Amino acid sequence: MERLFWIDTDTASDDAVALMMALRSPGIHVVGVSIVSGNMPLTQGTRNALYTAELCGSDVPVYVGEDRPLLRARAHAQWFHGEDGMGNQNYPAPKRTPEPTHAVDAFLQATHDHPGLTLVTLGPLTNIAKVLERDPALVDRVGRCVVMGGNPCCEGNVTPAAEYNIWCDPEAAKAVFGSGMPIEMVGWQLSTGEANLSETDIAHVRSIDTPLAHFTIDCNAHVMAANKTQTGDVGISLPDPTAMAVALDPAVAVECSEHHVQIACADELTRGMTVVDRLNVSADDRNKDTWSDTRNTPPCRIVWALDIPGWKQLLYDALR
Ligand SMILES: [Ca+2]
Repeated sequence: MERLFWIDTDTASDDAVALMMALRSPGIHVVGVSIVSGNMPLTQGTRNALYTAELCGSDVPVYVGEDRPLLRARAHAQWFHGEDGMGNQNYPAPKRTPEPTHAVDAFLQATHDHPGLTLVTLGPLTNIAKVLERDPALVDRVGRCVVMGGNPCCEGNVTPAAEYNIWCDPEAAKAVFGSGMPIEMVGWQLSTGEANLSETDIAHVRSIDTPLAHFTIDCNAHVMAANKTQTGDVGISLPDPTAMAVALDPAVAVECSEHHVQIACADELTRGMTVVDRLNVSADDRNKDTWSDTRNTPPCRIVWALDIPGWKQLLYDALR
């Protein structure tokens, strides 16, 4: 049976690869794509998503969403993805334009039309927080919510405390993580080290020799350089595609456990930190005030380890 996905994205180069994996996956129907301000400004993210869909031969509807975080100033990531978010490849303008409906309205409607759909979030959670504000009962109409975001019990990629998607709009993340949505959290650290596309993996992708294979490497050229500067890793870091791999095949997440998660919003040093309650202190009444947002909601599923060859194979399969 076909599984239905909705993808929320701030489309830069790793989002593009994740979109491609979903659009090319047999058995998956992507009902809609919503764009949020994040790695890229809204217009560039929209353009990148439409271009990627076109490359995949897909006419998936693309909806434009929120153009800034709930309370914070915009903070894009051209330094990591290139000025166009696509490795400065100067891709042509897409042939299609986005749908006229706002992303928040479109996603809300999609959850009524297709209750139980899988939501995959690849950017800051602003759009999703706005939808929840409109209709908190939404949580019962989302079957899975796979979130690329956070840095459970480790350092982040934008500050020592936080990963970009959560840091960018921590208030939105707090609303989503406190909503009771069935969240599966795929942190950024899962795309580091061995999970990077190594030089051998990159050569393998090139050898597949399809337009999508070359696109995957070309649009991430800037990421490869920035990744080396940031982490010392030689290779292409692909956080969104690793999250998409978990969405496509839950068996890729080989180590998981369920915990309450709080998002730090109070100060700049810890802004956007994903505080994971591994020792279940939230159950203790002494901590009830600090954990009041989440202690009565279902816990999140935290992914701690990936089947790395498995995630890479899902990528390779999408490129043929
Ligand atoms: Ca993203």
